[in-house]
Amino acid sequence: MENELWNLNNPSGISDADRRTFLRMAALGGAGMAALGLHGNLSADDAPKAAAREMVRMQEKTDLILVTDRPPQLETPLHYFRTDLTPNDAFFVRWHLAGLRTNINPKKYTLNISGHVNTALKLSLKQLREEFEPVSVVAVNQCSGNSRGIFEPHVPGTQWGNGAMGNARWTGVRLKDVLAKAGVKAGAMEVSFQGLDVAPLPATPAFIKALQFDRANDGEVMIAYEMNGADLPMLNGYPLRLVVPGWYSTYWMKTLSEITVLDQPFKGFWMDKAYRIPYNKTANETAEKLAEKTIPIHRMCVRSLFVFPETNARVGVNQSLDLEGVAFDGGSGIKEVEISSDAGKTWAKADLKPSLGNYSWRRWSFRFQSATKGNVQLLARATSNSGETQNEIHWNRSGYQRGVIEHFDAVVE
Ligand SMILES: Nc1nc2c(c(=O)[nH]1)N[C@H]1C(S)=C(S)[C@@H](COP(=O)(O)O)O[C@H]1N2
Ligand SMILES: [Mo]
Repeated sequence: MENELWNLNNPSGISDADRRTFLRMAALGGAGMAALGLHGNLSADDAPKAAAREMVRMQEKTDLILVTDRPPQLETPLHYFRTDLTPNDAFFVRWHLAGLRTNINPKKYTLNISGHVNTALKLSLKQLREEFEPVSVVAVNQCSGNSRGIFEPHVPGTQWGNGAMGNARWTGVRLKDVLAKAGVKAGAMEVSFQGLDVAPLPATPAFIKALQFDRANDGEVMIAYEMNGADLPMLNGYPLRLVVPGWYSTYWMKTLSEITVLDQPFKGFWMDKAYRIPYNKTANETAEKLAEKTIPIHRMCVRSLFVFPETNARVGVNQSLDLEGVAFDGGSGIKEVEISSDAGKTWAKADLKPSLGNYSWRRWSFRFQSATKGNVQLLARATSNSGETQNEIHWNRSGYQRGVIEHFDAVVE
């Protein structure tokens, strides 16, 4: 059945031999998380405790951290970030609506372009591959709420650790070329995007996102049909997804099927109410003094993360502890990463690995040694080519765009 929806109790008729269908997870060890409400509003008490998070294996995926099972939200364990590209089967998964498509017929699939255009188009996957120039980019796909679970003070919402992100090589066609084929009329203001997933309750607004026309048409925004040289996994949006390099992945629409050119500003819950950040230079506010004005989240802020080993690492006096991490920003590229072991009084440069492009993350490494025993806290601070750097305080009510300087605990013994 083409329109069969995600159904926890009735996975019958779905064959795991056919890659176009989607099998729900293999046996869950214990009860899954309760169904998520709109916009992932888990209460603090429902939040998965970091230490007790279950692993789960869903179709086309390896064992990932189960954050919620309906809709599927899976987090990537940190050790997968020790390579430049995150493997498709380890890539994190996030959906808002429980009504996921479980069957896709690639021969019948169409991408529809309509609205303020001269000719509405219905493009097949074959046409996309054959009639447009293929392009590739290595880019970080990071959820706006990545690391929300470690915000201080705590904020409600999906309690992600640091693994709601990944870096992949995306291949597809330029959105600009597809828009040109449809012929955009004068006065286009925005472009909206919708996938095939639906809300189980009619009261839940459809997941539709919009970009300003100039961003949509900048030649960088891409309709991707491949991820790391293979078809997208079903859970990552097979057969097509939008790629908006440098921007948070809320815009990276999966199972992309509707592109609509608008001659007026888009109105809709997921732009007007959700995914908004304080309107100031660092998107910062305090719980005591919330920002009065908010705007849609967009470009990623600079950040640097410790990846390996895990925090609370032990090392002998005068022995080496080799630390690894990743750093990225919204597209200017990483200029340097510095490490401090004295609460930020002095900083030493980490070694940066070669760059795969400004939208990719850059891996870094740092050899830590100490001549004295005791607990040491290390800090990592990245600076982008555009001069943006990180601070000790960075907070907002929704737990979006974490960019605070991260800490790592070492025990010298
Ligand atoms: N169709 C559709 N696309 C979507 C979403 C969704 O709920 N439905 N969620 C967005 C959000 S918020 C994120 S973080 C990314 C997650 O991408 P991934 O699951 O491939 O890692 O998908 C984006 N695209
Ligand atoms: Mo997200």
